[in-house]
Amino acid sequence: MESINKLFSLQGKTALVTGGSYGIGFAIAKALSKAGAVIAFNCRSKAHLQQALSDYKKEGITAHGYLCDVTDEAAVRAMVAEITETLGPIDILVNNAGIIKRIPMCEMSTEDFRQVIDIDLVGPFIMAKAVLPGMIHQGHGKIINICSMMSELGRETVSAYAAAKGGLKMLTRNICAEFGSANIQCNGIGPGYIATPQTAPLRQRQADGSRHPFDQFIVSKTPAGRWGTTADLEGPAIFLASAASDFVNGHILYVDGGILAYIGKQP
Ligand code: NAP
Ligand code: GCO
Repeated sequence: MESINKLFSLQGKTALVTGGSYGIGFAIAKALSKAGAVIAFNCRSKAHLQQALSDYKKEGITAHGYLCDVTDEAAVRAMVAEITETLGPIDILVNNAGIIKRIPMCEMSTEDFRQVIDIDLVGPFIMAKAVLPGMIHQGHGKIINICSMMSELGRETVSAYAAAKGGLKMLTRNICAEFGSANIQCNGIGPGYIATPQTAPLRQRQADGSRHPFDQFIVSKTPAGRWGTTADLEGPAIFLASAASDFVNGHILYVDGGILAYIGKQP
């Protein structure tokens, strides 16, 4: 039994989870902490950071929070240097920080399109570039990119987000290709539809108290018959962050309740 636990243990590891102040990032950071990792996280808002530190403490976790926008390369490098100096080399990077803008494509400004690409795709590139030299020096590293159903599928109003998440899938594969020989594993997690602040508008009750049409649509499209919860992502994250996945590289693990495998019920 001891050897199985060892396979999934993160004792002695330092993990940096971007956007770890709430939602999926918070849940993944909590899971990695449960497996033994020291947790660092970042976000842009001081209020979110303060609240998160209190929330981690309630979970018995002494997390280390940093105000840092993943699109600000100088700030990212300074944050990684500070973490390395104070907590030790970063063993695990979870590129979780991300935004979405739901706007019909022809109504979307190029500025809005660029902002989503910048945070959801360029941000992970900047973060990976900042941690890779340390991982190469150490002779090991784990990078987990939080992709999406939209890494595989399009849908109306999310053109920028789908383009970014499709690109993030291929960035994942390229990091695998370029750094696999340095014993660095870079994989993706593709969550299905998860109940977080980001998807709250899609689950909002209607004025008449009925469920949002999109809520009903997603539940009907999911073989599991429900929205995912952030807890559904904890096990997959520990797997991809641990020695249990040392020969898994360039893979996108979809945690979607089966949506991608299902054509949908005949009306
Ligand atoms: P969320 O609830 O909106 O949380 C996003 C987190 O990222 C917040 O902590 C936010 O904090 C931080 N953040 C946003 N922009 C940032 C930036 N430029 N620099 C640093 N931190 C930033 O989102 P979520 O639902 O947890 O989703 C997390 C990730 O999973 C995203 O990449 C999302 O695309 C992906 N995903 C979500 C779902 C879903 O159904 N929820 C499904 C598939 C994939 P600040 O605002 O304080 O910076
Ligand atoms: C949307 C949703 C999705 C989820 C997720 C699905 O508007 O379609 O926000 O994009 O966030 O990415 O995997």
